[in-house]
Amino acid sequence: MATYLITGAAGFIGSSLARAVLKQRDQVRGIDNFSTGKRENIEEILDQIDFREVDLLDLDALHSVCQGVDYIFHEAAIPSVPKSVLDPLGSNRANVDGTVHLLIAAKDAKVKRVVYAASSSAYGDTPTLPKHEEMVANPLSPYAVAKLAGEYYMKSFYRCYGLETVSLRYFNIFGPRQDPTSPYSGVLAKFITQMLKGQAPTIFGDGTQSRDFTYIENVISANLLAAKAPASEAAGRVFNVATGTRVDLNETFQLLKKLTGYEGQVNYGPERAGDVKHSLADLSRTQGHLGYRPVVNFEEGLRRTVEWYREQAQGAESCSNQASVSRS
Ligand code: UD2
Repeated sequence: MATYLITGAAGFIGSSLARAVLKQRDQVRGIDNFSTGKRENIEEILDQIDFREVDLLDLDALHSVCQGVDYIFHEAAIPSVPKSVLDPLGSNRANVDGTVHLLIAAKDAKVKRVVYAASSSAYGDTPTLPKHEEMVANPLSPYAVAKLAGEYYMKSFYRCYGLETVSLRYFNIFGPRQDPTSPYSGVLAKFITQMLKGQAPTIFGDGTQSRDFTYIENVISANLLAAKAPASEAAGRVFNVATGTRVDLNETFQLLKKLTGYEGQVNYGPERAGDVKHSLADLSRTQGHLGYRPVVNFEEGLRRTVEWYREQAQGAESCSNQASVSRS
């Protein structure tokens, strides 16, 4: 039985990975500082994992957390383009300094491999589509720069210290447990919850910007493959994780109308600073080296995600009805 350390274990992606590792009957150690993660995401699995509230900037704590760990899934981050534009120092501290701290602790503890949550934002506004890993990076926002710096540190720790590292460039991940409540939340989580409540979502710009939106199960699959792929195929490398299809925001809004039953309009607002116009992944390297294939396509992922948020909303409503009945 292997031990997996998941950073950001109380976050959307980390908590989903924790469930997947438990399902394959390996051990999970999880850390989170709850800056964006939520205890409720891991509540039902807390008794099955070794969870510790630890900040990535605490090197002593990381040294102890990494003892006895075989693999690390490094998901902890402040994941937002607009937040990084407002607070580049905060983004750098969490996303770069935090990553270097973790790498040092992983190297000292002789961890077998670190799999890192990199970002498609590294490609920035390069006009070429689809984006392939050999392209020169062109990060736009401070967030994109920070995530790319993390990739370079991954490579550097492999080359300088022999610590096996793999960087997975996630393309706009969505699915159950993604937080819809922050102004910095991913667009699909926001739009779905707004439309289920009958509220009009706002598209920043004209809605022709496109994304390779990727359902969470694809990310889980890519991480599990990346942890176990032979070093000759994976170590020190960068891989796209996506579906290899893209959809623009206007089309997405129309699809969501059907899935949510929302009948109102969409608002249009100013374009967001640091925003990338189009994003689409070439998956040939990930397929060739890791054996990755998308397991759930965009529309099916969207359907499952809408259902999940609908159930959450219904659960919350029935709780508040019960509370008002017991008060009266
Ligand atoms: C970037 C990365 C993504 C991931 C993410 C973490 C790219 C192409 N993608 O996602 O891989 O690292 O950062 O946060 O760089 N939007 C609206 N209305 C809203 C909210 C967003 O129109 O209420 C637009 C936004 O302007 C953008 C698109 O929706 O054009 C997607 O925005 P997002 O914040 O969901 O993700 P993005 O693309 O910044």
